[in-house]
Amino acid sequence: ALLSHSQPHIVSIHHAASAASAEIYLYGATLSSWKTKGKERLFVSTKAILDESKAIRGGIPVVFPVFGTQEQFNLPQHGFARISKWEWLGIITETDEEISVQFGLGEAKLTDALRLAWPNSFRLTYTVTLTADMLKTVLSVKNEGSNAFEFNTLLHTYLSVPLVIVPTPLPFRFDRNLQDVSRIHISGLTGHTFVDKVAANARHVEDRELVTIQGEVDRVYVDVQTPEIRVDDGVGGGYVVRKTGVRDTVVWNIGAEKARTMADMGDNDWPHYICVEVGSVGELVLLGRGETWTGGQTITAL
Ligand code: TA6
Repeated sequence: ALLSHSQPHIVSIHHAASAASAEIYLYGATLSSWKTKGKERLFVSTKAILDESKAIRGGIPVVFPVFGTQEQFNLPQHGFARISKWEWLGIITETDEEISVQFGLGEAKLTDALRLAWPNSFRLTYTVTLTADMLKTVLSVKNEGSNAFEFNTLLHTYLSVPLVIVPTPLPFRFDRNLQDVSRIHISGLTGHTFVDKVAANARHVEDRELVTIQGEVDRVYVDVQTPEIRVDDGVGGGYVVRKTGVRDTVVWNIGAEKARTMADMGDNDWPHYICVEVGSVGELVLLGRGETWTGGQTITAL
């Protein structure tokens, strides 16, 4: 693992035994690449802005301390963690099995305006671990101040969906043969209540065994108890997402229409990703003075 001289703002890590690799921007501690078994597993928009003037559109931005916006805090959408420059804390473990690195963020790194908007003393530690077929990202939040504070947090993971032509019998029709986000299946959400952000935050219970993505989808599944969410890409691959310490799972794809209105999302990017985001966003987490909260995810590439 190293901070490259040519790109000192990016940490590149390699798992020597398998050739798996990952890249993490110090800006936002945003994972921008995870490659295993010869494939890129994270999506980054073709129009992503990478000059530290805006949160990176893709990879795994870290949402903290608010999800969306919250009236009582004058913070940017999804908080400041994804737009702050984190510290590189170094390699934690490097064995044949895994490589693990850490990043840190405290209030001293925030601008005055952000510190004023969220006046708490905190320490975030973000641990990224890579094995042959798995990526683990874990956030810990320590309250270093003298008062309790509340927060939401989310690992806003943009999983890459391969775009492949699936061979089917003639007559050939391009639309029938194209494999993209509209053909994936997500399992593990059945029976869970979700807040539908594209339908005025209506609450429903998911009755499908296999959730599919047809058009814009933006749902917060609350208190998801199933041990794993499985994303089947329809062509023999996909992901298994397991979470620890967090309650909720967000499923998001912008869809064709809205993609055209988002400046840093290419018009034709939306079929290439699905966001499966684990976090605690349905309710605020209360953290007392001196306490530490930990939550995160393990993503296995199939
Ligand atoms: O996590 C889903 C979501 O909150 C959506 O509502 C959608 O707006 C998305 O995140 C992107 O937010 P951003 O601030 O990155 O444009």
